[in-house]
Amino acid sequence: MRAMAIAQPNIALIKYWGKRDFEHNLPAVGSISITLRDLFTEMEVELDERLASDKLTVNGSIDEKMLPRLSSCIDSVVGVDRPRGKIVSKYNFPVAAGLASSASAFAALTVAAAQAAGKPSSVAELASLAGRASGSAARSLFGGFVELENCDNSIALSTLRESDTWPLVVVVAITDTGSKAVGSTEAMEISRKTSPFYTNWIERQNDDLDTARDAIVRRDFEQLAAIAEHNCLKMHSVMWASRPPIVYWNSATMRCLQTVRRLQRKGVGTFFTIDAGPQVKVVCLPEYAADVRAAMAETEGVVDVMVSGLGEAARLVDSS
Ligand code: 2P0
Repeated sequence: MRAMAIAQPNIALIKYWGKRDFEHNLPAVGSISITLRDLFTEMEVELDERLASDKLTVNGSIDEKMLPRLSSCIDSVVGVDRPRGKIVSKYNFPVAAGLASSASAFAALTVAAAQAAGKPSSVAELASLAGRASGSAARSLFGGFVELENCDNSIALSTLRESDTWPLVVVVAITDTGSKAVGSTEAMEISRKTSPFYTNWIERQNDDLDTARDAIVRRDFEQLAAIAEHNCLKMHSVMWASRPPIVYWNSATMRCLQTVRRLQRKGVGTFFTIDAGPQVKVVCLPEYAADVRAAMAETEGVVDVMVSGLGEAARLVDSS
């Protein structure tokens, strides 16, 4: 009754922001992401009839805050009458700081929980359950370039392109390692209810998905760069126009964008994207990775830089 899984976070190039069904956590829009290779979450789940309650440790410390969401995710995979579990998680990057830690956590958790319970499930089923826990987590069940499509009462996922057929590099410029003040779930609802740009955001998403999908299929970096930056800034415009405004950026976030523009003017194949946090993810062609890394590390206010290739889907690992 014990299993361990590993999953990588994913970075959306065409973003998910807003829910059409809060109760079932169904997204209002489709999204396209890249799964990272070098950032990871490991989740070990041990189900044990003798335990009175679930227990979670994160990087060696007991964590009560995340536990209810993880417990209900295990319930959804295994069933509510399950034995309680010991959940041991390990991250090699900052948690809840806009680096998609919930995506890798819930993707790994569903894979580990299904195995620990001896409940074989398809990847599509696990993705759907991970998505109920955290919308972006569904995408980490797949590797490479991943599309999440909205269906009637569900979601459908597919890999648009494997990572080794277009090995882009992501340089993550970390400008603040603290946890974000407003979580994505709450922030999305504030946007849905109050942003005057929200309806327009939803209506135009399919056009952005079409453009990005076409760029990925044809490996057209410039087209992907233009649509990803546009979609990112549009999502943040929805947030900024919300009441109260949702601003995840700090001054170093803006300086990172200026660094990317300077690199682009010099002909470097690169673009930025920013999620629900102040970190800037800079995507580049592999030949520019060293230059981009150096430029981001030198940018005032950047406290750390992580570099990652594109990676695989969530999977079981041998925990013995
Ligand atoms: C994304 N984000 O597509 C977007 C872009 C943040 C900005 O998905 O409420 O943790 O748990 O479904 O998946 C972050 O939100 O939200 C997110 P819930 P989630 O990656």
